[in-house]
Amino acid sequence: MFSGPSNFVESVDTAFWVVMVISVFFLVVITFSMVYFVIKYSRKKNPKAENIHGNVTLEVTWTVIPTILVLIMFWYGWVGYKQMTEAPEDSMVIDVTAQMWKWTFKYQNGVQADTLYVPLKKNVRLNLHSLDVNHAFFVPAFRVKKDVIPNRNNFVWFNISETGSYNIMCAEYCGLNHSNMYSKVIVIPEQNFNFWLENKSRLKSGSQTTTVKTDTVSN
Ligand SMILES: [Cu+2]
Repeated sequence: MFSGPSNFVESVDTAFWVVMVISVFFLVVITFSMVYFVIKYSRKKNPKAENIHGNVTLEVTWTVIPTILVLIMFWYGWVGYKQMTEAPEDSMVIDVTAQMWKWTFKYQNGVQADTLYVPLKKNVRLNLHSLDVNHAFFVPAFRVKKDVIPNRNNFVWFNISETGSYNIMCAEYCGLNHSNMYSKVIVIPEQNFNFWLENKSRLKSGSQTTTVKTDTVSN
């Protein structure tokens, strides 16, 4: 029913709309009955107050129906949430470090970047760390959002089915330049990704060699 680039779009959007439709329905019903009763039982029409001693049928109804509705909302939320807490074993792991005010993405081969590149249609697990204060890793298009807290190992995972560039933001106000934590996640086919990663890695070792050479010259 819902389409989007991430494997979580369907569960998150379904939960959102279930809660939304139920809420709007009750907003309308409660507002209209409130106005109706204000008019019907106004002091002008009913000058003498009357005592009512409860109504069992009504009380059972307004306990049972909301309980069922709340359980339905819980169920949709729980199913999606559970899926998010279980990263598949074969996930590619990337270390994400948040600090005031930037993200650093570190790959298994030691490559570091400030823009996140991920392969298309692959399970990707991001291990989230913070160097200083509380941050939150948020990619709205992926329906992924998690607090990044010092001394605590949180993670998110996802599998993206459409190439493209998507926004990353910090969703926890973390100081003066909080808005500098806007970044991008770029989803590219696996072949291109591997090529990028290898190139980056080669560049990295290349620059190290240069540093060594310069050191030798200056000595
Ligand atoms: Cu932040």
